[in-house]
Amino acid sequence: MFDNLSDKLQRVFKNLRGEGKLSAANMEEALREIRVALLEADVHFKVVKQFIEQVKEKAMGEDVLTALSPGQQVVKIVRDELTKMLGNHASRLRFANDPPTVILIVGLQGSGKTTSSAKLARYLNKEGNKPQLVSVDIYRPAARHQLSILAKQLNTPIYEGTPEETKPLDLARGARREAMQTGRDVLLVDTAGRQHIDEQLMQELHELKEALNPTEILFVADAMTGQDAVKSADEFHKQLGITGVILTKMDGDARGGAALSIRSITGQPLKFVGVGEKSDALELFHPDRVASRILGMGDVLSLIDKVQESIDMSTAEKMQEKLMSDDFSLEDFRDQIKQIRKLGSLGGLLDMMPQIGPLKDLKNAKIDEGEVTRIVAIIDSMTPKERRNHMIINGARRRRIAKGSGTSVQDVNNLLKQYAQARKMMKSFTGQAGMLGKRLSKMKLPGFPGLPGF
Ligand SMILES: Nc1nc2c(ncn2[C@@H]2O[C@H](COP(=O)(O)OP(=O)(O)OP(=O)(O)O)[C@@H](O)[C@H]2O)c(=O)[nH]1
Ligand SMILES: [Mg+2]
Repeated sequence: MFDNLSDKLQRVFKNLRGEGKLSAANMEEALREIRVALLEADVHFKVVKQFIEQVKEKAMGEDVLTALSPGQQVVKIVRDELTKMLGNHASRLRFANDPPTVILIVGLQGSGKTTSSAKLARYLNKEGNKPQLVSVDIYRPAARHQLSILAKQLNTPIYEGTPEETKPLDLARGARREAMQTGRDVLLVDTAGRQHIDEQLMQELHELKEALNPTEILFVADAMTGQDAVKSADEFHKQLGITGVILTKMDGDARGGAALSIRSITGQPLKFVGVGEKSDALELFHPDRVASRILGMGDVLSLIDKVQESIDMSTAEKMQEKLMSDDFSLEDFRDQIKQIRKLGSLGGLLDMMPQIGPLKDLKNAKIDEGEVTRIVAIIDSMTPKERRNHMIINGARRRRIAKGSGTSVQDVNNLLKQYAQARKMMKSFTGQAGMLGKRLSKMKLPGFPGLPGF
């Protein structure tokens, strides 16, 4: 559903990447294009305004990462702001200390409340909870029957009520009593919808809220209605106080504006999205993943984050220079290996990169922890002189090093061979690896010495 927005933003970034430095002029142009793209995706104008201001401030500010290329910097800033706009972390359901947890499902007519109640029941079952359903929609004749059918399909208990329980409040109280008696830990209350927000509906919901003390009041909105969904969510929040939103029909061709605005406008998190009519078509909403998906950069950004977390950029930069020159010593080799170990498996790293081309085969190259420890021990057992000049390491020295590191002469020989290979490989790395090499050097990643040995 974010396809259009995604295309547009990616075009902006592509252009930016072509620029050398971030200047006020090219930033301004990029921001203007981002703004238009967001507005065209039906994002609330206030949200767009705030978003652009934030991105601008960060992009022009001190906290821009100098180690990354300008295009990457802006992508990262936009990604972070987009994630923030969507609510940062996935917002999971909260549970009451004293079960049953009551979840009130509210919203306008036809938004998907009944379907979502069933979906939540399925979700909770899967999470190991014991949900019970109840429909308090006494207005539409088939409404309660609709939920009963879904409950049977899901093998989930539903409270059908007694003949005396004709009011929503009575039904809800009866359901809670039964949930307690039968040991159900979550009670899902599907309520009636109205075409518009009216006093009677709000009155009824207020009474239910008062009587049931729900832990969650989830507002169900139809993503296809765009900003109307945002407006009614906001209205419900002001009048009733909601704790989260379920946005349904995200499988349709809505532009995505509702999903992108609801959090900022209502202050309440988008908790789930409905992506189909069936009971399994419910997804927990992950702001970070959605933001990455919109930018089409998902894994590269996780990669940048990972590199930033684990690597000291200035060291990596110095290393890069050394790699390209001749004075790449055994000491550097050891430091590189330690850095790579910090980054985790090399296979995982390469997985995060798109179009890795000539380096595809390296995907299977996994770091062997034992091997890394052995290499580090061997190099640690050398004298500083040996580390700087491997040519002096003769047979006697090899035996001493092997003994000192608790390895064999064979191990020491292997290491020296790997080191020699790494030197050779690193020198021509950029050329050989083509695009990836260029990308890596732009990102100031450390090199990958000794790959053949892993
Ligand atoms: N494609 C798609 N259809 C959905 C989704 N959620 C609900 N629907 C459909 O939307 C229609 C209305 O869903 P209901 O769950 O009955 O909506 P409601 O809010 O309970 O409606 P009222 O009780 O009449 O207010 C049904 O045809 C559902 O199948 C979704 O995520 N994707
Ligand atoms: Mg319904």
